[in-house]
Amino acid sequence: MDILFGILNGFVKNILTKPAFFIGFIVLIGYLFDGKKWYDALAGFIKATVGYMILSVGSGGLVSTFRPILTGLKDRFKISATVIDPYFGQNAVTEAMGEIGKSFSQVMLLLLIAFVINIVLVRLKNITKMRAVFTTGHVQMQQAATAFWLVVFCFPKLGETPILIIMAILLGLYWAVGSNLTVEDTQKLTDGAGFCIAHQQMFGVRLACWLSDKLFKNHKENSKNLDDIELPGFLSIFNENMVATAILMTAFFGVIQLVLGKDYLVAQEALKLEDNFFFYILESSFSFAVNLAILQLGVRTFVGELTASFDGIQNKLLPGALPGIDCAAVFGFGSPNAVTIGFMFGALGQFLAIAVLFLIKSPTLIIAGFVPLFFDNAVIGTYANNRGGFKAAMLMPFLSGLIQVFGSAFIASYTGLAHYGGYLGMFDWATVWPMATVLMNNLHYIGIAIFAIVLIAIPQIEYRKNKDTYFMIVEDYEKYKEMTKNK
Ligand code: ASC
Repeated sequence: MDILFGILNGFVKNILTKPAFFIGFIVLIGYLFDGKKWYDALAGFIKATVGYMILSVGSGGLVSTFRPILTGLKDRFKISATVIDPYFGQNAVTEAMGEIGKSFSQVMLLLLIAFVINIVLVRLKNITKMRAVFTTGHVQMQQAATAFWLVVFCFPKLGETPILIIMAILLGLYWAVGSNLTVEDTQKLTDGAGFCIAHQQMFGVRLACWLSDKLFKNHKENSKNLDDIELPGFLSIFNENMVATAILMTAFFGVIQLVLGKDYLVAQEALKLEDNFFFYILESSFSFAVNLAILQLGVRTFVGELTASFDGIQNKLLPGALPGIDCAAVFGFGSPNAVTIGFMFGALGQFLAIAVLFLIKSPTLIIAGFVPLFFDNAVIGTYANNRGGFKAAMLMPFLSGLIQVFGSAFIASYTGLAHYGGYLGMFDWATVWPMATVLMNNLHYIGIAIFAIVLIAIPQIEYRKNKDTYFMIVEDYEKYKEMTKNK
């Protein structure tokens, strides 16, 4: 028994919560099932794991450079506000839990149960219509912390085991249904790269694609994608994505750094007193383009292996399934300019919403956090540009920015998390989960049942809309394209 427990614990700690290894092992197993030589399978494992680690270096570099710049505003001006960012959200939950004498020690067990439920649901795809396996353990841990607080808020008297059961059902379903929801849109964006998104804005992506299709249906004839726009004269330097990113980020973060002031940044040990402030600003802002390039290299390194190997898993283990992976993987596809534009317009939306909160003297103020600002909105911008052209790439992240702030301000005050200075803040956690929380808080167990039933119904509805191609888009994308060409 102890040995079995040890193995399971090791599996969760070293693989389930480490997406790079999770993806690596999926590739390894896929190749082995496909009958590849062991050394080819090993090479695939290494390329996939290293590629994913490269992606994490890029996204980690972005987060560690730009998160403190944004949150510095709160410190510098001593604003008492809630930072919307997964890191701050997790800290706030930990502190809040400590104060009421509760803690959730069973995250690892939760992830294990969720993984098993996810596999079973996909295995039963003929009934459940679910096609995606969630592999992004690090965001699952952040979400488990936040969901714990939301559930405890609605059911303060419950013990740890019933809470574990409620969370396993609701989070397990959210992970399976949410990632499934991004299958079509991601296959279309990546021309059948064979993955979908398992992250924190899955409903946001679907909503943005749906709205882009509705509003800009004929964009291919009437309006352009970001890549088709050729700017004249001096503006032509913006045609080069790396230049555009560096200039826009210098303008954006440079202003914030100037507002923070050199003295403050020196006190934070971001730079030394004798360093030149101007070149410090240039260096940190340009590192945006650097990290983005690293991230895209990572995507290119692992996605090819994942696509090639997943056939083995599909044929032998999980027919009709796709791996759900980190949202940053879409930055390797679509227009690179959509990443920057998505970020900028998301920021516009967030800042506008923050100004509104300020003007209406909202009891909860919000400080923009880097992760929702960038990862949600750049991802939404990338999908939206692909579906509705540049107008969609501006509008959708802008709307998302507004929603992230208003939704988070609402739920952080409603559940009292605002007192602890942080909330997760990603799109789905500013929309889907607040709605579920209000339901559960008012209707208790009936609320849980309604949320679960709605989630279960979503893939059923999707399936009924496109019965003939629903599984084809996963199993054989070329054939799917043939079948839908004349539609
Ligand atoms: C998150 C989170 C990150 C990023 C990363 C994007 O939600 O916590 O570190 O997004 O997963 O690549």
